Amino acid sequence: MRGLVTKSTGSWYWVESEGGRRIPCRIKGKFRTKGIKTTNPIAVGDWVNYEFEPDQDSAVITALEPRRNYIIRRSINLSRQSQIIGANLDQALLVVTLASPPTSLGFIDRFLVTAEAYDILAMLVFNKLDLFSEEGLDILEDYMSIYEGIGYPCYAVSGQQNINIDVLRNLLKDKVTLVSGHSGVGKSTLINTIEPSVNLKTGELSEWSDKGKHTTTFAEMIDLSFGGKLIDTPGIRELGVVDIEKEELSHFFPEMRARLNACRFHNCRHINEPGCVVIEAVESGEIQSSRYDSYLSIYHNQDTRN
Ligand SMILES: Nc1nc2c(ncn2[C@@H]2O[C@H](COP(=O)(O)OP(=O)(O)OP(=O)(O)O)[C@@H](O)[C@H]2O)c(=O)[nH]1
Ligand SMILES: [Mg+2]
Ligand SMILES: [Zn+2]
Repeated sequence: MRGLVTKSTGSWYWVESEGGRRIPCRIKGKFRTKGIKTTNPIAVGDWVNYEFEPDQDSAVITALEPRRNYIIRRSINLSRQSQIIGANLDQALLVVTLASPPTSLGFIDRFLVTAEAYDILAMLVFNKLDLFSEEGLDILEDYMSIYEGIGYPCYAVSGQQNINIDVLRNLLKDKVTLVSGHSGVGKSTLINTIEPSVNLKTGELSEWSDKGKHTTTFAEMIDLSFGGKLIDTPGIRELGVVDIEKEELSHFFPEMRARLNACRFHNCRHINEPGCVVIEAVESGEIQSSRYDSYLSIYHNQDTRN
């Protein structure tokens, strides 16, 4: 029998049958040791085959269907292992806040590079619009113009105050969308507003600090009543970019990708080579220096904490 993984706790997987029934499933040991270097061999969004256990309401996952795509990140503390955040995605939505808690440009860029590398359409949602000061709105405008200039759709919303949510509904309709971002940025609140029937657990303002408190602990797929699915995920603190060769990194920056053939050297690293059109574009302001800084930071494998 075939089903879709809608939630995973690490030891149990909730699999939705083709008839729409949610079945608790386990996996057999062989899945864990098959040479897969991820902490989770099966992720939300995966299609699997399963068999019921004798005389039980639970089942065992027997096979994993090939993934159309997935988003993966390096795990915290287990530098050699990585974790699949979601599979078979149409698009990924990064929820960003400029304060409470702040999301850095470096973090945004790492996320966008990861999405490019796995060929998943990414968009940015700037949340908590209701909290923005005059000055905050200026910064928001700068950030949005950086990313819209490169071609990433940007939206400013308030999940809590229900501002600009209809625009999001249109984008999400009939798509499978991964919702990601730091803890505390309001992912679950946003999903609750988009789809009021779900009622996901969200952080209490009183017990919540600038680092977030990881209210959502497991990824979970939610059905949208107007068509489509959302995957709510636990907040990520740092995002290690995996599986990208240094020589290929610039291909995952669309504004660099558009210029690459024009560098004097075909193997230009865009660091200090003469005749490098990427460096020229940074100097002339056509490529944002924050984006180039992120390029260098990822290239040199620097800390991913922010
Ligand atoms: N002012 C304001 N607060 C918001 C908004 N959206 C969420 N919050 C608050 O931010 C806090 C965190 O919200 P959550 O939805 O739990 O955040 P999350 O991103 O799901 O966090 P994790 O599950 O820990 O990853 C809560 O106190 C929310 O009430 C918003 O648009 N405006
Ligand atoms: Mg949450
Ligand atoms: Zn170059």
